[in-house]
Amino acid sequence: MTKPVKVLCIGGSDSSGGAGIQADLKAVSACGCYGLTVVTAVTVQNTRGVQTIHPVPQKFIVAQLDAVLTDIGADALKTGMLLTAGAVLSVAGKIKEYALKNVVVDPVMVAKGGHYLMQENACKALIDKLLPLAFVITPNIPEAESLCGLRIKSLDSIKKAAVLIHKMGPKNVLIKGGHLPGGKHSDVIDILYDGNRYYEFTASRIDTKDTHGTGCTFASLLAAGLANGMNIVQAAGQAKSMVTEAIVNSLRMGKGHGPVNVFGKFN
Ligand code: PXL
Repeated sequence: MTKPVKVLCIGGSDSSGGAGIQADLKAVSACGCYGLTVVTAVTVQNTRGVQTIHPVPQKFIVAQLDAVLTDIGADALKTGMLLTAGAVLSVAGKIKEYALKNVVVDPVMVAKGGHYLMQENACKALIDKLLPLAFVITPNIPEAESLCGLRIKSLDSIKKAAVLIHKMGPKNVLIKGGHLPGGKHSDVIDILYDGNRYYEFTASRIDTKDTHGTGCTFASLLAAGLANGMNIVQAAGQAKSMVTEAIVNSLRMGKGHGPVNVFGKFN
């Protein structure tokens, strides 16, 4: 009999299967973990973007959390799309109530096409209530800018932003460098700050538009690594190399941005 390592993924459904909880399940499965899901919203989307969003009522979010946490539990938890302040507050409350560990917060704010995935008062709730409970937060550069108000144009300003965001309460801050301007052959450098020192994770930039689900996949790989007993530096290193492979193996489908693929070549 096998006792699985469990990762709870809280976020939105993506009908195109590339991002959101669909990406989360694939990523945690690729790490040998079992994925649980709490759905916060249903998005109508394809590779060309999000068309519309149907929020799940707060009491249903709470009921899903209670259903899985009273019965199954989780070795790590990853949050993605939390559309409303109610969703943020419910998740924060349950993290405390169930004393959940290895909390990975991916502060999803805007989809690639520009559709908002978080309401303004939800962003404030995230800063006030969820960030202090996070083991690690994984903003990309626009999200980091929005969180700390700093314009980020260089590795140096990423490091300054990481310090500012660390003051908001998360144990670790991991800022992803993919949005920094760079040529086709530049490196993509992610910076981890643990309140004490910086760690850099570097990979070559991959020249493709098929990067849908990159952020969700990365944060879920990170959560699975932590659930599997890795420390933050090991988990960040594994997540970086696995997400880079997933971009190398991304799938060309649809007329917009195709999804990343954590499972390597499909036969
Ligand atoms: O990549 C952020 C994201 C998260 N969650 C859902 C999404 C997206 C982007 O489109 O649709 C459900």
